[in-house]
Amino acid sequence: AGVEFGLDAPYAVEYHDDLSSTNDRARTLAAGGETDVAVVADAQTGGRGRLEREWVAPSGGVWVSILTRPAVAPARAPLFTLAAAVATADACREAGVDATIKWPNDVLVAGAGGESDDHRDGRGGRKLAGILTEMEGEADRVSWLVVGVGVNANLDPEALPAGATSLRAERGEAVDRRRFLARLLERYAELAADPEAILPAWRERASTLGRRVRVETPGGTVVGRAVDVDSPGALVVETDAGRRRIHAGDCEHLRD
Ligand code: BT5
Repeated sequence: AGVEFGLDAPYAVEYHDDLSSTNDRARTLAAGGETDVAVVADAQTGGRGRLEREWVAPSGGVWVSILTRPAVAPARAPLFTLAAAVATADACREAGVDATIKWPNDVLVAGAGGESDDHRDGRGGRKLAGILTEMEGEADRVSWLVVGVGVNANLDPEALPAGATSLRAERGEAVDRRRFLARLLERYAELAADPEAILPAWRERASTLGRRVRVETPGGTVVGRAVDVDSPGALVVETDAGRRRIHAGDCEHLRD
């Protein structure tokens, strides 16, 4: 078990110097019947992205997984990914870095270059943070939900994959990770307690809406204009063949 983090937070915070993955630790806690815990690690050796991709997570980031048992149907669980993206973007903005959200789970630097995924023409569009949501549900109810958030806080972009950046690199000085985490957890708890507020907040911070996008989905590639996100968190894309609702996938912003 980790040591107490001494943080005034809406969750019990379990801190570790090193973990394989905070999501894995949170899942273990879930299996043990616990809830309302935030697992935090200074470094992860086996950080995971979606689809078993690797998440690079050396010491200096904010790597956290929040375990809750929200009283919602499993189909509503993607909303909590959006809530975590809003909370993360807001915490980044409060730390002085203008951040936007790319559907479904990326928090990017706003601004020139952020207009597309082409990182060569500006700092915008670089990835500051990602979210990995995992859950187990019964027919009509989530039994546990783990929302893992990885934020490149005080990291050297050289140590990160191409297209990634850190809060420190963007603002020119280190962030107070403890304060950043406290804000993120507070904001997430606020949104989780008021699910109706999640979509409006997400729409305001999203850079995906209105953009031409290419989305790689399990069922194939969809190209069109992203027009909205609907209640379970699906992206609504206007294509030549009509409207499509996309529940999962990798989204790329295209130039108009
Ligand atoms: C994500 O996946 O963006 C979800 C990342 C979630 C990480 C958190 S950290 C706390 C918790 N514990 C875990 O084990 N995971 C969660 P995805 O959209 O699939 O993006 C993964 C891709 O992002 C990789 O294939 C790399 O290209 C890139 N990547 C890897 N590490 C990165 C980093 N630190 N910063 C930016 N991009 C990175």
